[in-house]
Amino acid sequence: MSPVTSLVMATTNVGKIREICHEWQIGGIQNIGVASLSDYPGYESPPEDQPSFIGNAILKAHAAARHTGTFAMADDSGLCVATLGGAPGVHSARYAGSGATDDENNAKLVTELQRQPQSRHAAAYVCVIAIASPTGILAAFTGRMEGEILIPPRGSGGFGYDPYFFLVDINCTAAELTIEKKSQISHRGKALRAAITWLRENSSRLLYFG
Ligand code: ITT
Repeated sequence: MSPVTSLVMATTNVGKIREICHEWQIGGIQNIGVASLSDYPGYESPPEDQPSFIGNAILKAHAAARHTGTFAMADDSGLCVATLGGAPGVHSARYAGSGATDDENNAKLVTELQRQPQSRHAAAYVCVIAIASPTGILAAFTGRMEGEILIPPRGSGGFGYDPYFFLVDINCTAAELTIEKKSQISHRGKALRAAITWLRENSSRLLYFG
């Protein structure tokens, strides 16, 4: 039986990795080492075929924990736009098709919104962080950030849909925020802080049969 001493971040998205590492540096747990999927060659991400963020987060965390034989943490997240019935939602990474770039997904978002009669588009970013051991899922946490879609876009920071995601209260897009500020208020920052708090409280008592 082994306690948690290392945690694999089960994502290949460099924008997410940057934000997760930033949050871990601020609030992470000293006696848990963080590894990346690139430390475990041969890993193939499972198809993200679940209809919910939590379903896909669980799928990714469990697949990575099984492959690596250690604890894993996965992020499933996306943009939900009210006038598009919640799309792109769980399809955010592949909105313009499998392997689409951020620019292609953003272009598709603009095209879809230009078809709508409304000029304002309420939106939210949603994130679910799931933690798994090789034998099963342990916990999941969610975070949300509300905004609107801004066309034309602004800013060059962040990743994905950030230049189009306008934060009304602070009058800027997510791509105009520093990583520190985005982390404080974002869907991912909120879910990660909940996950880290849970790990801090429980990691010394968690065991798995490996
Ligand atoms: P992994 O599965 O390897 O983690 P992925 O990019 O496929 O990477 P998701 O299926 O969770 O991950 O899709 C997340 C997508 O949602 C991401 O590619 C962006 O298009 C969008 N997204 C999520 N969080 C975002 C953020 O903070 N800023 C901008 N776009 C974001």
